[in-house]
Amino acid sequence: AVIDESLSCGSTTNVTLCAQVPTGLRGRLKVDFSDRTNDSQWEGASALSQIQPGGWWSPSSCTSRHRVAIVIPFRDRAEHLSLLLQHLHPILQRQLLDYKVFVVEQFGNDTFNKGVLLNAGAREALQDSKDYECLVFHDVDLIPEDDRNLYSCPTLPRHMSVAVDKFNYTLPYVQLVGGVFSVSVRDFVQLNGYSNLYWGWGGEDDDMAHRIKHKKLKIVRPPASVGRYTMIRHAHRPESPNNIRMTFIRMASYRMNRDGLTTAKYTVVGRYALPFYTKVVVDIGHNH
Ligand code: NGS
Repeated sequence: AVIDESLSCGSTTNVTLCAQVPTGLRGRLKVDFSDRTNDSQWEGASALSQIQPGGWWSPSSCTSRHRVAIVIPFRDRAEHLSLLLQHLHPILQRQLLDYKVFVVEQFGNDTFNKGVLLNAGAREALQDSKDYECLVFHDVDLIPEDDRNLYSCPTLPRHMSVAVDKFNYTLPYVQLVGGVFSVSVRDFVQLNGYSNLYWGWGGEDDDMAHRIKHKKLKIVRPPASVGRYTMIRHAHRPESPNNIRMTFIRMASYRMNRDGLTTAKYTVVGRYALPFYTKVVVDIGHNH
């Protein structure tokens, strides 16, 4: 017999699907650079107070249409992370998403590798009991400026950070999928995730664009009027660029089945259910 889980959970479970287009959206938002995470008078305080330990939330009045894992690669950007989360959580809740935030932190001080961190974050999210349908890979320094930019699960890979203030709110080039990028789990598995070879700044996202093209998927985008972000200015030393990245990018589609989600090497050093997010610290080794 088919058991309807939503009914077997008892009377508290609401089976009505949430509205396709959420009604409580506000549109263009002000980016607030002061830390509001402990400010109970702030208008977003009630959204923050509803987050479950480990950084998840789902609507209580309806069943969300989208189960979304947000994956944020991270090291040494604590102020950026709290600014991002204070903006993002209220938006995701207004969008009526069933979501959880995973912050994947690279352990140690060796060269950063965003591709490995994103693959590790995806694998951690996929092990979660919630059975996420899509992943949003989110740079820690990009603050959304408009809640009509939906973090819902896309049918095609969706590049969301179309218009960033740093680039005068225009897309620098059409293959760009860096910044904020949303993809269904089905497509991400088919693409074999990100390459693990890009140690240092740049290129892993352009490699992803090649994978998408090779699998004949299309990149979709929201209009530039809503896909708007403020990039937080870096007070820290930037990651140094990877000098051989152009060579790797040229070979992207040849390598994709052997280098990606399935072959990412890392060990989990710690997993912490913090008030606003789940932190997964991973040791990814170093570039040899
Ligand atoms: C390109 C990089 C991308 C990067 C993009 C935007 O040049 O990885 O700039 O960077 N590609 C290569 O280096 C091959 S941004 O200014 O937003 O940090 O995402």
